[in-house]
Amino acid sequence: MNTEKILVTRTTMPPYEEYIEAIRPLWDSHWITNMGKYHRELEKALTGYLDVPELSLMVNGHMALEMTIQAFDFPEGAEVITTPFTFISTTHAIVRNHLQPVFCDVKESDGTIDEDRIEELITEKTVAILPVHVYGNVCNVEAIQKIADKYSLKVIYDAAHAFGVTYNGKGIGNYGDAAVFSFHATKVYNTIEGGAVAFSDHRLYDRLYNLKNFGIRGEELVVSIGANAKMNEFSAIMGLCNLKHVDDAIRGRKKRWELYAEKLSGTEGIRLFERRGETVHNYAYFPVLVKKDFRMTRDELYQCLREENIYPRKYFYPLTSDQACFKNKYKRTELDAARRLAEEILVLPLYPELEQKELKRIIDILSGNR
Ligand code: T4K
Repeated sequence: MNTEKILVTRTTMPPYEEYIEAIRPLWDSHWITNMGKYHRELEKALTGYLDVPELSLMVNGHMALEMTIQAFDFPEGAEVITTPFTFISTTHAIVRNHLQPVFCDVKESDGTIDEDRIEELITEKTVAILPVHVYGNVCNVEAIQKIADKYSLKVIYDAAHAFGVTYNGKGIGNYGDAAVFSFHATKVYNTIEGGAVAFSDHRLYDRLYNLKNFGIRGEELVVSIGANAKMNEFSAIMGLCNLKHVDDAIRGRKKRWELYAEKLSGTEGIRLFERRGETVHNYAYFPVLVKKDFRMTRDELYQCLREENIYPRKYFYPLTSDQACFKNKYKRTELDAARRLAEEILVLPLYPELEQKELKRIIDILSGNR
């Protein structure tokens, strides 16, 4: 058996010397945080790369979500319609803002929120919709915006998986009132830990700035209550270095993604998600659905791969609404499709350096060729 573990992903890093050279100036300036030179540079560079009107950098994707929700100043106890088929951060961010998540079912075709089920969940307490572009699959942004406009709701996208995705020729961060990205080590693009919020209303820039920096606006002036969610200079420099290589990284992912898709799309009992047209994808993950007619269950396949030193992940099982901290706490809604996906999902290893022979080994196991 191959002894090297193949994990679900592997952090993409710039060449060692490149990063070391890039951080050298920090030893001259001794300025390593609090919106320094590189923080400003990265904010500008990412505004361009993501093709968004404005952007605010944050210490991580989760705090970016929390701060964004907080920036809208929703009344305590208000309801936010969201998806349970996501990483726990999405739901935590709502609840930690003293708001009530209302879980909406998702579409089996792509795992994103089912826009046809949103309206029935709206009450006089609803203030926002918080969908997730899960795996970089683009939500039905047009339909969601239409509903939001009809009921005067805010739309905050969790775009943690959608770095670099474009839809209809526009960066994905242009949709909704705000879109939140994660630059965690496990993502297509990383700043070690990091995140950002994209938006078009300039007032959000100031609100987020205050929220991420204690509301400080001068040595003797604190204008509002805030936390500390700033990105430091080592992370910002990592971001600047990684940005130079991210297109190559996405190309590397694409090549591997396409090989998986080509070889697995005909496999009995394995289904792939559909993707919307007009999308430039980032190939962030390779999720498969293990259906009843596959020769083993999802959990048996998960175990079988682990025995081969291959470590896929069940992103996202269980649903966040079924996690111990949330179970039976919020309004009961029908989540049949989401539950089915959570039972069938398996995310296979995908990263730019994943070797062809390893990729082939994974494909062979799934295809029953070994
Ligand atoms: N919204 C959504 C929809 C999200 O998916 C996430 C994060 C967020 C919001 C919040 O964003 P952040 O606050 O995280 O910026 C991982 C990530 O920690 C998390 O960022 C990510 N979603 C989630 C889907 O996956 P775990 O618990 O699976 O991570 P872990 O430590 O098991 O790592 C997974 C694999 O990644 C490892 O097997 C190997 C590789 N890895 C991991 C680390 C930490 C590396 O190669 N290098 C590393 O440094 O949560």
